[in-house]
Amino acid sequence: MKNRFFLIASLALAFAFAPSGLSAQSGGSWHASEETVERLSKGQTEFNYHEEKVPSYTLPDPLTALSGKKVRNARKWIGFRRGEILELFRKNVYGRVPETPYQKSFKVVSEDKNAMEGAATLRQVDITITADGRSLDIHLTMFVPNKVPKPVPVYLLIDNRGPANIDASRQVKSEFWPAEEVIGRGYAIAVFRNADVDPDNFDEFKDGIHGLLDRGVRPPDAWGTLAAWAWGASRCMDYFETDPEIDRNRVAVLGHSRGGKAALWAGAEDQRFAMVISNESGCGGAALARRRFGETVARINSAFPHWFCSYYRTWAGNEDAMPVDMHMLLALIAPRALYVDCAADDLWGDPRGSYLSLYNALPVFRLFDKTTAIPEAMAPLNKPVTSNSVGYHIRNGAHNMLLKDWNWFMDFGDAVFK
Ligand code: GTR
Repeated sequence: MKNRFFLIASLALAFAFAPSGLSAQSGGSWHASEETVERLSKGQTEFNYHEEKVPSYTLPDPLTALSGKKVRNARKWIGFRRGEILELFRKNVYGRVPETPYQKSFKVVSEDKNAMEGAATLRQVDITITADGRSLDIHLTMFVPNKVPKPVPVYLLIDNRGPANIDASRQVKSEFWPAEEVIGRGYAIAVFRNADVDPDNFDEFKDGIHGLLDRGVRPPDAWGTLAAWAWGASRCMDYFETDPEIDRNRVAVLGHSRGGKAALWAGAEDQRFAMVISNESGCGGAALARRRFGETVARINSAFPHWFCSYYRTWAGNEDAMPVDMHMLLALIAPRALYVDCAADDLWGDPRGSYLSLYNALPVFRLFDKTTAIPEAMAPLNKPVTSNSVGYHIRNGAHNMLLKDWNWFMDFGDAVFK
Protein backbone atom coordinates (compact mmCIF):
# COMPACT_ATOMS: atom_id res chain seq x y z
CA MET A 1 0.00 0.00 0.00
CA LYS A 2 2.76 2.37 1.09
CA ASN A 3 4.77 1.49 -2.04
CA ARG A 4 1.75 2.18 -4.18
CA PHE A 5 1.35 5.59 -2.60
CA PHE A 6 4.99 6.43 -3.32
CA LEU A 7 4.65 5.23 -6.88
CA ILE A 8 1.61 7.43 -7.51
CA ALA A 9 3.23 10.39 -5.71
CA SER A 10 6.44 10.12 -7.71
CA LEU A 11 4.56 9.76 -10.99
CA ALA A 12 2.59 12.91 -10.14
CA LEU A 13 5.85 14.71 -9.36
CA ALA A 14 7.46 13.51 -12.58
CA PHE A 15 4.59 14.92 -14.60
CA ALA A 16 4.56 18.17 -12.64
CA PHE A 17 8.24 18.77 -13.37
CA ALA A 18 8.35 17.40 -16.91
CA PRO A 19 10.16 19.91 -19.13
CA SER A 20 7.78 21.97 -21.26
CA GLY A 21 9.21 20.64 -24.53
CA LEU A 22 8.03 17.07 -23.84
CA SER A 23 5.42 15.54 -26.07
CA ALA A 24 2.45 14.05 -24.35
CA GLN A 25 2.83 10.29 -24.30
CA SER A 26 0.08 7.81 -23.93
CA GLY A 27 0.91 4.15 -24.31
CA GLY A 28 4.10 2.59 -22.99
CA SER A 29 7.56 2.47 -24.44
CA TRP A 30 8.06 0.24 -27.45
CA HIS A 31 9.92 -2.98 -27.01
CA ALA A 32 10.68 -5.60 -29.64
CA SER A 33 8.26 -8.49 -29.87
CA GLU A 34 9.65 -11.74 -28.53
CA GLU A 35 8.65 -13.50 -31.71
CA THR A 36 10.74 -11.08 -33.83
CA VAL A 37 13.72 -11.41 -31.49
CA GLU A 38 13.55 -15.21 -31.63
CA ARG A 39 13.09 -15.36 -35.39
CA LEU A 40 15.99 -13.01 -36.12
CA SER A 41 18.25 -14.64 -33.53
CA LYS A 42 17.68 -18.07 -35.08
CA GLY A 43 18.46 -16.79 -38.57
CA GLN A 44 21.60 -14.87 -37.60
CA THR A 45 23.17 -16.49 -34.59
CA GLU A 46 26.31 -14.35 -34.71
CA PHE A 47 24.33 -11.13 -34.07
CA ASN A 48 22.63 -9.99 -30.88
CA TYR A 49 18.93 -9.15 -30.84
CA HIS A 50 18.39 -9.54 -27.09
CA GLU A 51 18.25 -6.31 -25.10
CA GLU A 52 19.51 -8.03 -21.95
CA LYS A 53 22.67 -9.13 -23.82
CA VAL A 54 23.70 -5.61 -24.80
CA PRO A 55 27.13 -5.08 -23.16
CA SER A 56 27.56 -2.25 -20.70
CA TYR A 57 29.30 0.70 -22.29
CA THR A 58 30.28 4.30 -21.65
CA LEU A 59 29.65 6.87 -24.36
CA PRO A 60 32.25 9.55 -25.08
CA ASP A 61 31.01 12.94 -23.89
CA PRO A 62 30.26 15.28 -26.80
CA LEU A 63 30.84 18.22 -24.46
CA THR A 64 34.33 17.27 -23.26
CA ALA A 65 36.90 18.69 -25.67
CA LEU A 66 40.06 16.80 -26.68
CA SER A 67 41.94 19.02 -24.20
CA GLY A 68 39.75 17.57 -21.43
CA LYS A 69 37.98 20.90 -20.92
CA LYS A 70 34.21 20.94 -20.56
CA VAL A 71 32.25 22.87 -23.20
CA ARG A 72 29.53 24.81 -21.44
CA ASN A 73 28.03 27.09 -24.04
CA ALA A 74 26.97 27.31 -27.68
CA ARG A 75 29.81 29.70 -28.52
CA LYS A 76 32.48 27.18 -27.50
CA TRP A 77 30.61 24.36 -29.22
CA ILE A 78 30.52 26.31 -32.48
CA GLY A 79 33.99 27.79 -31.97
CA PHE A 80 35.94 24.55 -31.67
CA ARG A 81 34.24 21.47 -30.25
CA ARG A 82 31.97 20.92 -33.25
CA GLY A 83 35.01 21.04 -35.54
CA GLU A 84 36.89 18.52 -33.39
CA ILE A 85 34.06 16.01 -33.64
CA LEU A 86 33.59 16.57 -37.36
CA GLU A 87 37.28 15.82 -37.88
CA LEU A 88 37.01 12.66 -35.77
CA PHE A 89 34.19 11.42 -38.00
CA ARG A 90 36.14 12.25 -41.16
CA LYS A 91 39.18 10.36 -39.91
CA ASN A 92 37.48 7.40 -38.27
CA VAL A 93 34.21 6.79 -40.10
CA TYR A 94 33.22 8.43 -43.38
CA GLY A 95 36.46 9.84 -44.79
CA ARG A 96 37.54 13.14 -46.19
CA VAL A 97 36.54 14.82 -49.46
CA PRO A 98 39.64 15.40 -51.64
CA GLU A 99 40.66 18.94 -52.45
CA THR A 100 40.82 18.34 -56.22
CA PRO A 101 39.43 21.40 -58.00
CA TYR A 102 36.33 20.89 -60.14
CA GLN A 103 33.80 22.98 -62.05
CA LYS A 104 30.07 22.64 -61.74
CA SER A 105 27.22 23.81 -63.91
CA PHE A 106 23.43 23.53 -63.79
CA LYS A 107 21.15 23.00 -66.74
CA VAL A 108 17.36 22.83 -66.56
CA VAL A 109 16.77 20.00 -69.04
CA SER A 110 12.99 19.94 -68.79
CA GLU A 111 10.20 21.87 -67.17
CA ASP A 112 6.46 21.20 -66.99
CA LYS A 113 4.48 23.96 -65.29
CA ASN A 114 1.34 21.89 -65.46
CA ALA A 115 2.47 18.71 -63.74
CA MET A 116 0.12 16.85 -61.38
CA GLU A 117 -2.86 18.43 -63.18
CA GLY A 118 -1.60 21.90 -62.50
CA ALA A 119 -0.73 21.39 -58.83
CA ALA A 120 3.02 21.47 -59.38
CA THR A 121 5.89 22.40 -61.66
CA LEU A 122 8.19 19.56 -62.59
CA ARG A 123 11.77 20.65 -63.10
CA GLN A 124 14.63 18.36 -64.06
CA VAL A 125 18.12 19.73 -63.66
CA ASP A 126 21.45 18.24 -64.68
CA ILE A 127 24.25 19.14 -62.32
CA THR A 128 27.48 18.58 -64.22
CA ILE A 129 30.75 18.15 -62.37
CA THR A 130 33.88 18.48 -64.50
CA ALA A 131 37.53 17.88 -63.61
CA ASP A 132 40.50 17.51 -65.95
CA GLY A 133 38.30 17.29 -69.02
CA ARG A 134 36.08 14.48 -67.70
CA SER A 135 32.60 14.93 -66.26
CA LEU A 136 29.75 13.34 -64.35
CA ASP A 137 26.04 14.30 -64.24
CA ILE A 138 23.79 14.29 -61.19
CA HIS A 139 20.17 14.26 -62.38
CA LEU A 140 18.01 16.23 -59.97
CA THR A 141 14.23 15.84 -60.27
CA MET A 142 11.92 18.18 -58.40
CA PHE A 143 8.27 19.12 -58.07
CA VAL A 144 7.45 22.59 -56.76
CA PRO A 145 3.89 23.37 -55.60
CA ASN A 146 2.22 25.99 -57.84
CA LYS A 147 -0.39 27.33 -55.47
CA VAL A 148 1.89 28.23 -52.58
CA PRO A 149 3.78 31.53 -52.06
CA LYS A 150 7.46 31.23 -53.00
CA PRO A 151 10.10 30.49 -51.98
CA VAL A 152 9.06 27.12 -50.53
CA PRO A 153 10.84 24.61 -48.28
CA VAL A 154 11.99 21.39 -49.97
CA TYR A 155 12.53 17.78 -48.95
CA LEU A 156 15.54 16.36 -50.83
CA LEU A 157 15.76 12.56 -50.93
CA ILE A 158 19.04 10.71 -51.51
CA ASP A 159 17.51 7.79 -53.42
CA ASN A 160 19.08 4.39 -52.96
CA ARG A 161 16.10 2.39 -54.20
CA GLY A 162 16.19 2.81 -57.95
CA PRO A 163 14.24 4.70 -60.61
CA ALA A 164 10.82 3.06 -60.12
CA ASN A 165 10.47 4.85 -56.79
CA ILE A 166 11.07 8.31 -58.19
CA ASP A 167 9.21 8.32 -61.50
CA ALA A 168 9.03 11.90 -62.80
CA SER A 169 6.18 10.99 -65.17
CA ARG A 170 4.13 9.83 -62.14
CA GLN A 171 2.90 6.79 -64.04
CA VAL A 172 4.52 4.74 -61.29
CA LYS A 173 3.90 6.03 -57.78
CA SER A 174 5.74 4.88 -54.71
CA GLU A 175 5.30 5.68 -51.03
CA PHE A 176 9.07 5.90 -50.91
CA TRP A 177 8.89 9.32 -52.61
CA PRO A 178 5.24 10.36 -52.32
CA ALA A 179 5.42 13.45 -54.50
CA GLU A 180 1.67 14.15 -54.71
CA GLU A 181 1.20 14.07 -50.95
CA VAL A 182 4.22 16.31 -50.30
CA ILE A 183 2.98 18.83 -52.90
CA GLY A 184 -0.47 18.61 -51.28
CA ARG A 185 1.06 19.81 -48.03
CA GLY A 186 2.73 22.79 -49.63
CA TYR A 187 6.31 21.55 -49.81
CA ALA A 188 8.58 21.05 -52.79
CA ILE A 189 10.05 17.56 -53.14
CA ALA A 190 13.32 16.71 -54.87
CA VAL A 191 15.43 13.63 -55.45
CA PHE A 192 18.67 12.41 -56.98
CA ARG A 193 19.92 8.88 -57.44
CA ASN A 194 22.89 7.98 -55.26
CA ALA A 195 24.32 5.95 -58.16
CA ASP A 196 24.68 9.12 -60.27
CA VAL A 197 27.32 10.26 -57.80
CA ASP A 198 28.81 6.88 -56.98
CA PRO A 199 27.49 3.44 -57.95
CA ASP A 200 26.92 1.27 -54.88
CA ASN A 201 29.58 -1.34 -55.55
CA PHE A 202 33.09 -2.11 -54.42
CA ASP A 203 35.26 -1.43 -57.44
CA GLU A 204 38.33 0.00 -55.72
CA PHE A 205 36.78 3.47 -56.18
CA LYS A 206 37.35 3.54 -59.93
CA ASP A 207 33.88 4.75 -60.95
CA GLY A 208 31.62 7.67 -59.99
CA ILE A 209 32.89 10.80 -58.31
CA HIS A 210 35.85 8.94 -56.79
CA GLY A 211 37.07 8.10 -60.29
CA LEU A 212 36.75 11.77 -61.19
CA LEU A 213 38.26 13.48 -58.13
CA ASP A 214 40.59 11.02 -56.39
CA ARG A 215 44.29 11.46 -57.12
CA GLY A 216 47.17 9.12 -56.25
CA VAL A 217 47.07 6.50 -53.51
CA ARG A 218 43.96 6.70 -51.34
CA PRO A 219 44.90 7.39 -47.70
CA PRO A 220 43.10 5.54 -44.84
CA ASP A 221 40.83 8.55 -44.39
CA ALA A 222 39.88 8.88 -48.07
CA TRP A 223 36.14 9.35 -48.56
CA GLY A 224 33.95 6.32 -49.02
CA THR A 225 30.71 5.94 -50.94
CA LEU A 226 28.44 7.33 -48.18
CA ALA A 227 30.53 10.50 -48.10
CA ALA A 228 30.24 10.69 -51.90
CA TRP A 229 26.43 10.52 -51.73
CA ALA A 230 26.43 13.18 -49.01
CA TRP A 231 28.61 15.33 -51.25
CA GLY A 232 26.07 14.84 -54.05
CA ALA A 233 23.33 16.18 -51.76
CA SER A 234 25.45 19.30 -51.24
CA ARG A 235 25.72 19.82 -55.00
CA CYS A 236 21.89 19.74 -55.13
CA MET A 237 21.95 22.34 -52.37
CA ASP A 238 24.26 24.43 -54.59
CA TYR A 239 21.56 24.29 -57.25
CA PHE A 240 18.76 25.18 -54.80
CA GLU A 241 20.67 28.33 -53.95
CA THR A 242 20.19 29.42 -57.55
CA ASP A 243 16.47 28.56 -57.78
CA PRO A 244 14.29 31.49 -56.67
CA GLU A 245 11.34 29.17 -55.97
CA ILE A 246 13.24 27.18 -53.34
CA ASP A 247 13.91 28.56 -49.88
CA ARG A 248 17.60 27.81 -49.32
CA ASN A 249 17.09 28.31 -45.58
CA ARG A 250 14.50 25.55 -45.40
CA VAL A 251 16.06 22.56 -47.14
CA ALA A 252 15.60 19.14 -45.52
CA VAL A 253 17.88 16.29 -46.62
CA LEU A 254 16.67 12.78 -46.02
CA GLY A 255 17.42 9.19 -46.85
CA HIS A 256 16.45 5.63 -46.08
CA SER A 257 18.84 3.14 -44.57
CA ARG A 258 22.20 3.56 -46.39
CA GLY A 259 20.67 6.76 -47.79
CA GLY A 260 19.84 7.77 -44.18
CA LYS A 261 23.46 7.31 -43.16
CA ALA A 262 24.46 9.55 -46.09
CA ALA A 263 21.80 12.14 -45.14
CA LEU A 264 23.20 12.39 -41.61
CA TRP A 265 26.71 12.86 -42.94
CA ALA A 266 25.47 15.44 -45.46
CA GLY A 267 23.92 17.43 -42.61
CA ALA A 268 27.09 17.13 -40.54
CA GLU A 269 29.40 18.28 -43.34
CA ASP A 270 27.12 20.93 -44.80
CA GLN A 271 25.41 23.28 -42.39
CA ARG A 272 23.28 24.79 -45.13
CA PHE A 273 20.83 21.91 -44.60
CA ALA A 274 18.25 23.18 -42.14
CA MET A 275 16.84 19.74 -41.40
CA VAL A 276 18.11 16.18 -41.53
CA ILE A 277 15.87 13.12 -41.53
CA SER A 278 17.40 9.71 -40.97
CA ASN A 279 14.99 6.90 -41.82
CA GLU A 280 16.13 3.54 -40.40
CA SER A 281 19.80 4.39 -40.90
CA GLY A 282 21.04 1.83 -38.34
CA CYS A 283 24.71 0.89 -38.01
CA GLY A 284 27.02 3.59 -39.38
CA GLY A 285 24.01 5.93 -39.13
CA ALA A 286 21.98 6.89 -36.08
CA ALA A 287 22.40 3.68 -34.04
CA LEU A 288 24.94 3.59 -31.21
CA ALA A 289 27.85 1.36 -32.26
CA ARG A 290 28.79 0.41 -28.69
CA ARG A 291 25.51 -1.45 -28.18
CA ARG A 292 26.51 -4.03 -30.82
CA PHE A 293 22.81 -4.76 -31.37
CA GLY A 294 21.89 -6.10 -34.81
CA GLU A 295 24.39 -4.98 -37.45
CA THR A 296 27.89 -4.34 -36.12
CA VAL A 297 30.90 -2.31 -37.24
CA ALA A 298 32.68 -5.57 -38.20
CA ARG A 299 29.81 -6.80 -40.32
CA ILE A 300 29.12 -3.51 -42.11
CA ASN A 301 32.79 -3.21 -43.03
CA SER A 302 32.95 -6.71 -44.44
CA ALA A 303 29.62 -6.50 -46.30
CA PHE A 304 30.07 -2.94 -47.60
CA PRO A 305 33.80 -2.18 -47.58
CA HIS A 306 33.31 0.79 -49.90
CA TRP A 307 30.86 2.75 -47.74
CA PHE A 308 33.32 4.17 -45.20
CA CYS A 309 36.95 5.22 -45.07
CA SER A 310 39.28 2.24 -44.69
CA TYR A 311 40.38 3.41 -41.23
CA TYR A 312 36.86 2.64 -39.91
CA ARG A 313 37.83 -1.05 -39.93
CA THR A 314 40.09 -0.33 -36.95
CA TRP A 315 36.95 -0.24 -34.81
CA ALA A 316 35.50 -3.58 -35.88
CA GLY A 317 35.05 -5.55 -32.65
CA ASN A 318 36.74 -2.65 -30.88
CA GLU A 319 33.81 -0.24 -30.54
CA ASP A 320 34.59 0.84 -26.99
CA ALA A 321 37.88 2.35 -28.14
CA MET A 322 36.28 4.47 -30.86
CA PRO A 323 36.81 8.16 -30.14
CA VAL A 324 33.22 8.81 -31.24
CA ASP A 325 29.83 7.16 -31.16
CA MET A 326 26.83 8.03 -33.26
CA HIS A 327 25.16 10.37 -30.75
CA MET A 328 28.06 12.70 -31.60
CA LEU A 329 27.15 12.55 -35.28
CA LEU A 330 23.58 13.53 -34.36
CA ALA A 331 24.94 16.32 -32.17
CA LEU A 332 26.69 17.79 -35.24
CA ILE A 333 23.24 18.64 -36.63
CA ALA A 334 22.44 20.98 -33.70
CA PRO A 335 20.92 23.51 -33.54
CA ARG A 336 19.29 22.64 -36.85
CA ALA A 337 16.34 20.25 -36.99
CA LEU A 338 16.94 16.52 -36.68
CA TYR A 339 14.42 13.72 -37.06
CA VAL A 340 15.29 10.04 -36.59
CA ASP A 341 12.87 7.21 -37.29
CA CYS A 342 12.91 3.45 -37.15
CA ALA A 343 10.68 0.45 -37.89
CA ALA A 344 9.61 -2.04 -35.24
CA ASP A 345 10.55 -5.16 -37.21
CA ASP A 346 13.89 -3.72 -38.31
CA LEU A 347 15.94 -4.86 -35.34
CA TRP A 348 18.99 -5.08 -37.61
CA GLY A 349 18.93 -1.26 -37.53
CA ASP A 350 18.55 -1.09 -33.70
CA PRO A 351 15.56 1.21 -33.08
CA ARG A 352 16.32 1.56 -29.36
CA GLY A 353 20.00 2.30 -30.03
CA SER A 354 18.92 5.02 -32.47
CA TYR A 355 16.58 6.57 -29.91
CA LEU A 356 19.28 6.48 -27.23
CA SER A 357 21.66 8.08 -29.68
CA LEU A 358 19.27 10.98 -30.13
CA TYR A 359 18.70 11.17 -26.39
CA ASN A 360 22.46 11.35 -25.78
CA ALA A 361 22.86 14.10 -28.39
CA LEU A 362 20.47 16.32 -26.44
CA PRO A 363 23.07 18.02 -24.21
CA VAL A 364 24.36 19.68 -27.40
CA PHE A 365 20.89 20.74 -28.61
CA ARG A 366 20.24 22.09 -25.14
CA LEU A 367 23.19 24.47 -25.44
CA PHE A 368 20.97 26.28 -27.93
CA ASP A 369 17.57 25.78 -26.29
CA LYS A 370 17.31 24.56 -22.73
CA THR A 371 13.70 23.52 -23.16
CA THR A 372 14.60 20.71 -25.60
CA ALA A 373 13.86 17.46 -23.81
CA ILE A 374 12.73 13.95 -24.64
CA PRO A 375 12.38 11.16 -22.09
CA GLU A 376 15.18 8.61 -21.66
CA ALA A 377 12.61 5.83 -21.85
CA MET A 378 12.08 4.48 -25.36
CA ALA A 379 9.34 6.10 -27.48
CA PRO A 380 5.96 4.38 -27.85
CA LEU A 381 4.98 2.64 -31.10
CA ASN A 382 3.48 4.84 -33.83
CA LYS A 383 3.61 8.00 -31.76
CA PRO A 384 6.23 10.59 -32.63
CA VAL A 385 8.17 12.10 -29.75
CA THR A 386 9.24 15.63 -30.62
CA SER A 387 10.70 18.57 -28.79
CA ASN A 388 11.72 21.82 -30.47
CA SER A 389 14.25 20.86 -33.15
CA VAL A 390 14.43 17.10 -32.48
CA GLY A 391 12.01 14.29 -33.23
CA TYR A 392 11.75 10.51 -33.35
CA HIS A 393 9.22 7.87 -34.25
CA ILE A 394 9.09 4.13 -34.41
CA ARG A 395 6.58 2.80 -36.92
CA ASN A 396 5.10 -0.67 -36.92
CA GLY A 397 6.25 -2.96 -39.73
CA ALA A 398 9.30 -3.67 -41.81
CA HIS A 399 12.41 -1.84 -43.02
CA ASN A 400 11.08 0.65 -45.55
CA MET A 401 10.05 4.28 -45.96
CA LEU A 402 6.29 4.71 -46.23
CA LEU A 403 3.74 7.50 -46.54
CA LYS A 404 3.06 7.07 -42.84
CA ASP A 405 6.70 8.02 -42.16
CA TRP A 406 6.55 10.94 -44.57
CA ASN A 407 3.40 12.29 -42.93
CA TRP A 408 5.25 12.44 -39.63
CA PHE A 409 8.27 14.05 -41.34
CA MET A 410 5.92 16.71 -42.68
CA ASP A 411 4.22 17.23 -39.31
CA PHE A 412 7.71 17.86 -37.95
CA GLY A 413 8.40 20.17 -40.91
CA ASP A 414 5.18 22.07 -40.19
CA ALA A 415 6.36 22.66 -36.62
CA VAL A 416 9.92 23.63 -37.53
CA PHE A 417 9.59 25.36 -40.92
CA LYS A 418 6.23 27.12 -40.90
C1 GTR B 1 21.69 -3.58 -45.24
C2 GTR B 1 22.80 -2.97 -44.44
C3 GTR B 1 22.25 -1.84 -43.64
C4 GTR B 1 21.35 -0.93 -44.44
C5 GTR B 1 20.54 -1.64 -45.50
C6 GTR B 1 19.92 -0.74 -46.57
O1 GTR B 1 22.04 -4.70 -45.92
O2 GTR B 1 23.34 -3.96 -43.62
O3 GTR B 1 23.31 -1.14 -43.02
O4 GTR B 1 22.05 0.11 -44.98
O5 GTR B 1 21.26 -2.60 -46.15
O6 GTR B 1 20.54 0.20 -47.03
O7 GTR B 1 18.79 -1.04 -46.95
